[in-house]
Amino acid sequence: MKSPKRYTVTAALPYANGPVHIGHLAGCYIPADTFVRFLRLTGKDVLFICGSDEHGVPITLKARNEGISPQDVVDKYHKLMGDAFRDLGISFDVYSRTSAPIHHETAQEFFLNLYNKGEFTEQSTEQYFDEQEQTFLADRYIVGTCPNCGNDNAYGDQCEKCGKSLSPSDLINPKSKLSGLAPVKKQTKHWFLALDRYQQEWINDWMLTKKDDWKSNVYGQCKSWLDQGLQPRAITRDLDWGVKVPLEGEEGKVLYVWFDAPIGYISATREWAEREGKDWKPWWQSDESNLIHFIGKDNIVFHCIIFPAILKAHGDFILPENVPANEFLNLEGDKISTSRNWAVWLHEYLQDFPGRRDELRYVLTSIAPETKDSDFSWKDYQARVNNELADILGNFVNRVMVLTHKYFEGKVPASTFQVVDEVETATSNIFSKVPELIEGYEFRQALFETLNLARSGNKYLADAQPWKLNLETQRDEVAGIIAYSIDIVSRLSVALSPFLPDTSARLRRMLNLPAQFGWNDLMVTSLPVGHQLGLPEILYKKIEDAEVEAQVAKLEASKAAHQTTETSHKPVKDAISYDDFMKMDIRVGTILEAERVPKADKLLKLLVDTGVDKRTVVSGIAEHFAPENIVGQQVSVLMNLEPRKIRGIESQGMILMAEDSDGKLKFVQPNESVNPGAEVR
Ligand code: B3M
Ligand code: ZN
Repeated sequence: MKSPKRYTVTAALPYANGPVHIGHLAGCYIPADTFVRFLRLTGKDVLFICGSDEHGVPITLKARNEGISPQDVVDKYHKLMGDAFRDLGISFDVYSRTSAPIHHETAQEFFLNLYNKGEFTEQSTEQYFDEQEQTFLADRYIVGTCPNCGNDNAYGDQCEKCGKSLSPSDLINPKSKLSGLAPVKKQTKHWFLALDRYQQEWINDWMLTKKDDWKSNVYGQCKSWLDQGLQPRAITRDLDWGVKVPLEGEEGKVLYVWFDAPIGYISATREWAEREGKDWKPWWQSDESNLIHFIGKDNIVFHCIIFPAILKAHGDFILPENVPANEFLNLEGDKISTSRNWAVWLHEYLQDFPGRRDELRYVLTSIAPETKDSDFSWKDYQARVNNELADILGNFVNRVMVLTHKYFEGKVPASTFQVVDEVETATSNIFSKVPELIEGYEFRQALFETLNLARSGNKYLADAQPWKLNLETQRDEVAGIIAYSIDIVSRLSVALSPFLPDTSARLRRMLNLPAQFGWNDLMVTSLPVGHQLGLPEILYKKIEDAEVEAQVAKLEASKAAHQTTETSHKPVKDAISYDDFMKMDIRVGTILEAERVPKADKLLKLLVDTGVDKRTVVSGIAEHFAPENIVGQQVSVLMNLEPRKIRGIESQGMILMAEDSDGKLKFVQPNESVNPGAEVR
């Protein structure tokens, strides 16, 4: 890597249609923040850029479903995400948004620049059109049967069940998500970027220069796109939400979200520069700047091929030096999903675990999906925090602090100078290996090397057992052990700071050392004799069983609730036969008993008299009904649903609920009382 004058570091602009979850953090934001903190520590000039991606069809869909405007949607999530990033301590220099006027201006300038140079081709194509709603349909607005796996709810751009990317005309029986009717095809004009031409002219050659530098998962994906041959790509859409196409007489056309969103990095830089009274251009237009994009793997083609093509077509901009994309993080063995509410949300974590930001950073870095998908589980989180952070690092630091105060009034004692091989090796490993690991985006290994210093320090102190020595007769030995241990803590305060900024700050405070320091302080940390330390603080509280159980219960409840509360306004499902319908055995039952399921906010355990038996059903309705109010109610029970274990309780069947548009649940029940066991047909 060339040694640049400055680093322009971007983190993917998250879509403003849902909160940030741990998958985003592990895949993109925590590695980016660690990288940036390290660069700053080594005295580099860095600009760390992010913001909300506020355009695109999913946002308009969400607005429509909720009966609010797209602007309302993005306002809500822009604030939620920005606050959550700030509260986690992600050190963006700027967190902007693509609905900002400066962004619309920047994106339109880009479009016009390319347009005036003749970089676009205009093409008329056939697109699906909803005649009832009088509007062209974006791919996401069309649902139908997946030709690959038969899923009836595949979208026009992708089947979320089998993951295959689709185009709307691939769908069998396409229907408009707006009206539910079959769409018709109609001509419309769009502007296309000549990716096929660029591929021959320069992308192939440029990509080859990245072969050794880029992560193999990233390079591999790019290579396979190039091997398939790039096609001209439409960079406009028929939509009324987005950056308007800045041409006379082209109302109703906006820039494709993937055209405008990456330009958002540049708009954000301009916003920052205006605020700080600085020049934005060197960050984007100087050969002495390194541009680095942190993203998740689903964004690779956009950052490695399409955005570089846009930048190059403009001509004045540098291209990315590297795009260290990560793979995906799963949660408790399942794919994280916003729509299924299967996620650990950052803002909820910060609420549930106040003061424990580094614990999350530590675990998510330790398990980061750097080379393959990985899995977060609450048990593993607890084990890593308790056995690694608390038992090794926390324990070591606490002993050092307490002993110094107990034996030497909290001052660095005079002693004969000590060195221990294992500790020195761990330190010089950090100094020599960690920069390379971090600049190679291997944060897991870098953190592991860093923690080795705590391991060796903890072991050294445990072996030396100064508390067993006689302070009168072996004073110099005790003092030597303590003074050396204090040095180790001081080295840790430097080495840990890119990964665990709170821990580092606490260590500096406990050692009474300046909050400002640099990477080289790692090697020159012998504290002067007589230096007064601060007071001991507990670095990490243990994570209790009950805390992780409550989190698991929350997840399970959301899984259970999801099965009863799918969002409304979905298109009518495909026709089934009478026989299909008759397979379901639905009967009226009476609720005999109802109680809350401990530590599961959403679940009630019901005992239901179904006429043929009395059975237990676990139902995700606790937020809608108090147990005492529903005993005696008649309900419809799906009798022959396969039994399932929910929170360790076997649930036999399902209570049928009607979901109101506001999400409230009501029982589906006969309008007059019937005998238990009456069949519903
Ligand atoms: N908003 C996709 C995502 O959040 C997209 C990234 C844009 S980066 C310019 O995964
Ligand atoms: Zn499919």
